[in-house]
Amino acid sequence: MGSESERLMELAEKWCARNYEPLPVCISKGEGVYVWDPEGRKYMDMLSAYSAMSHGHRHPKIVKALIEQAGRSTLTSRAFHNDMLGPFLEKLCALTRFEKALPMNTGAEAVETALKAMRKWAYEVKGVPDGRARIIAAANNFHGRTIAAISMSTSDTTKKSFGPLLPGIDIVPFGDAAALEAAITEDTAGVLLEPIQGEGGVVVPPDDYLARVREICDKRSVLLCLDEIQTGLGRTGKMFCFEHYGIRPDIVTLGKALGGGVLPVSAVCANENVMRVFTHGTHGSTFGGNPLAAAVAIAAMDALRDEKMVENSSIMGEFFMSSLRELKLPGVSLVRGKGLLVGVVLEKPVAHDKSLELLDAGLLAKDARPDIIRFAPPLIITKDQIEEALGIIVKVFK
Ligand code: IF1
Repeated sequence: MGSESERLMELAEKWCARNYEPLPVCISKGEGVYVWDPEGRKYMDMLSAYSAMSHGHRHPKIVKALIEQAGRSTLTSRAFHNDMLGPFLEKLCALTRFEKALPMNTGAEAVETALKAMRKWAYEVKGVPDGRARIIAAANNFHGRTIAAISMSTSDTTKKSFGPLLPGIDIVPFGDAAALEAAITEDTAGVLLEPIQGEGGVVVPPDDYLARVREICDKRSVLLCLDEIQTGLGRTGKMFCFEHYGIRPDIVTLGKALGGGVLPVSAVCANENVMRVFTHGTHGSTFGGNPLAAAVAIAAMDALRDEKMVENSSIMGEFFMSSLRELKLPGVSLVRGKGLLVGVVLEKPVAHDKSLELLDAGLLAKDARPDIIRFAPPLIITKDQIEEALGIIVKVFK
């Protein structure tokens, strides 16, 4: 064979740490919902970089903002003000309806920031004795790869041999409000949840779960932090997934699509009662809030609104999921999700084989669990393109 794709994949395998096992495709160009390999083979991207590519590849307005900003200034550090940080955070706070935002880069850093906020709030506002603050997280969560995030993980692969891990974490089953209430003690600072579990296999909780959790947190003076790094910014058919449940968290973490598929941009948003725990010198990041990231994030938020991507996510998600159900594909036991975050549950643990077959047929998707394939296309996907994807899926499954 010896194709250019193979040469490049071998090169990466030779030099890269083995912390991933990518599907055998090498992407060298992208546009909208499509990507190409060096041989010119075209694929539909139905993973969208795990929801970071919600705007589609190389969204023209986001790329334009990137290039224009790169022509002016890219990085200042927070030792000085820059002219993009204020406009970025003003827009982000308007979008989330929170009073304050703290800019970071990756999702894992936003999660770290939220954990630090909850602990500091527990000591300085709630009055938890020093060193005793606890965080409640859900089984099968995914909040990133830092030591703090993996300390909350219940996956052996994720956490094994990385200890000693962080103390002060209580794990409860996802979707069970009574179990969560029972886990609260006077030392509990906060609850951290994904409103829909992504890596857990697109697990949608019972309809009343988050409203009950909200009530319990209020009653017991515990902060509710929702990790919307994957579900936020339109992925589930609402701007934020918590809107499906008629509640608001005390803290929300955002990332992935905030960077418009161009740069890592994350943030933690909360009201002043929580955010005031951060005072000079207590937290920071060299790159967090840099003008290039700020310009890109502004363009990403504007594009979401101007191009009605949230509405499209809702409509196309509904069409995609109902079509998948009506097709009654052999080997598929359940289709679940919200908006354009869709999990297809298989009768057998063959999700990896199926993703390879889909790849051969020209569609990129990835197994979330051995028996679950996740589809999360860009939110700009059209009805024709969903039909094209369905055609490929039918061919592979029938
Ligand atoms: C990988 C999963 C998705 C996240 C939530 C924080 C983070 C993530 C809810 C950390 C990251 C990723 C990372 C990516 C795979 C991907 C993923 F399968 F692992 F679970 F999307 F579903 N909170 N999710 O989903 O954000 O630090 O990576 O920016 O390859 O690890 P990050």
